[in-house]
Amino acid sequence: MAANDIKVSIVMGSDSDMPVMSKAADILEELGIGYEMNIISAHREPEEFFTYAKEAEGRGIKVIIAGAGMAAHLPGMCAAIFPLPVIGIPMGGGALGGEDALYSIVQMPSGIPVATVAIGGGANAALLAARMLAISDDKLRDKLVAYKEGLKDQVVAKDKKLKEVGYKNYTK
Ligand code: RP5
Repeated sequence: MAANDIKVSIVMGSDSDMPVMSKAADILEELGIGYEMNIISAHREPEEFFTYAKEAEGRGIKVIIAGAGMAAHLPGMCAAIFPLPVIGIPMGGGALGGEDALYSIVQMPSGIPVATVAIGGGANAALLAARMLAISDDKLRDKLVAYKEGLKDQVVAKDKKLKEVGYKNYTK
């Protein structure tokens, strides 16, 4: 993928966030959206973080997907520096089960928005980024409509199976 095709930057505070952040990458790959992936900690390496957030727009990034756990300042600090949309993903686990990260990410002060998805919501973060990019990309819009149709087909197939085998045999 050429550097100028990279539209989404995925950033996470630690490699322990990878199981969730990889779900975002999987969706972007499925939709053919160019992305990059970074492990950058706003707390543990503030100068590197600042350089990343400051330079992202100049590198052609249109949306940042930022995931972090616990005192999750990474998405909010991205939004403080990067002027385009930031989508935050709170990580689950830890002593507070992810509620700490959820509140840290969603409770942004007025003026600096972060679009926050569910705890562990890697796939939805990528789909939201795709919908943002689809505002000015009709081909991507059509791919998103097809993706949604695919979801419907899955439910229809599950219902058909239920009718065929009955609930007692459904999971066997
Ligand atoms: C956050 O602290 C990271 O986003 C991660 O979710 C959490 C724990 O990091 P590690 O101790 O696993 O590196 O900054």
